[in-house]
Amino acid sequence: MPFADDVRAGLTALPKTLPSRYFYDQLGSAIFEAITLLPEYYLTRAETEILTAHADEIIADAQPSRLIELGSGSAQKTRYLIEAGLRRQRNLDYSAIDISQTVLAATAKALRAQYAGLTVNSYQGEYYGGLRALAQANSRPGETGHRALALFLGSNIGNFDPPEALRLLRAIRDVLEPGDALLLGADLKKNRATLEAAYDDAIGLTGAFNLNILARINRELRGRFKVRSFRHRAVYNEEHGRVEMHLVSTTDQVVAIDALPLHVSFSQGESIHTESSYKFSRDDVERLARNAGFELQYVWSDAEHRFACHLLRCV
Ligand code: AVI
Repeated sequence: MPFADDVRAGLTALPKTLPSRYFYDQLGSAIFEAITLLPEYYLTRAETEILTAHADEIIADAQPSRLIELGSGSAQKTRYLIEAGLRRQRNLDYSAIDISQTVLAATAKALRAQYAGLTVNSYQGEYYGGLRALAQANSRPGETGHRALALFLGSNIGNFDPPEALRLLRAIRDVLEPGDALLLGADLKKNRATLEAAYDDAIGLTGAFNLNILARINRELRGRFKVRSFRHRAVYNEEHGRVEMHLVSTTDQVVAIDALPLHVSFSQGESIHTESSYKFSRDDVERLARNAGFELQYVWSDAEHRFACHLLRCV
């Protein structure tokens, strides 16, 4: 079972880690949705501002007859691009890749009902599995004369360490053809205070989001974490250009996880590194894009230059 194996590997490593993808059980996903509404968490609002203002321009540059979205979720922000696409041409294809079949089905239903000219195809899986399923279903996703625009929004790329981010962009590039493009949403490097506040909000939602991973281990692996004996910490690691989230043990303690079985010792102040959220400069994106087989063509940012959407053209 991957969750059990990853928890064992992470909690027996030094320093201790847990993969951030396990934040997103039903409760964690609901908390994340709430985080996007926080005053401190500017990312979602800034990206929405960009898409509201520039969707027609993005579509005019990419000229897609097909949108392919990784981690589509409820496709809330995607609607700006869908509507711009349908203003430009009567018909548009939308291929959604998401981990959750329930979310995919609900989103497909809502989109079909709302947009007459839109064909929706859903691919359930994690990013790599979803891309494989998409490639199998379409030997040539962007057929000749029918360009594809892949979408990877929300700075989700930031939750991958650099080698993994490169591997993922290459996998996206592999399902595209020269002339196709990728729209990459990325949070920008900025002052420490703004970044740390975005990941350590005043009402404690991000703390709850982080601590929920321990509660999930308790629920699913018969863990015995005393969740209240850990505290949330978010810090900008400027050297690595990332906000790190940690869970810090407030006391010396040993925690049993019965389903593994495993006993994990913590000393007071010891932390579990649960998430990295990388922040980007234009150069960072340009380098990453080039190494993955793309060329950075256009950048749109919000009025306060906190976030940017990058149009990467396949070379
Ligand atoms: C999903 N991802 C881009 C979020 C981020 O900003 O790294 C996850 C998150 N972690 C804490 N707050 C939000």
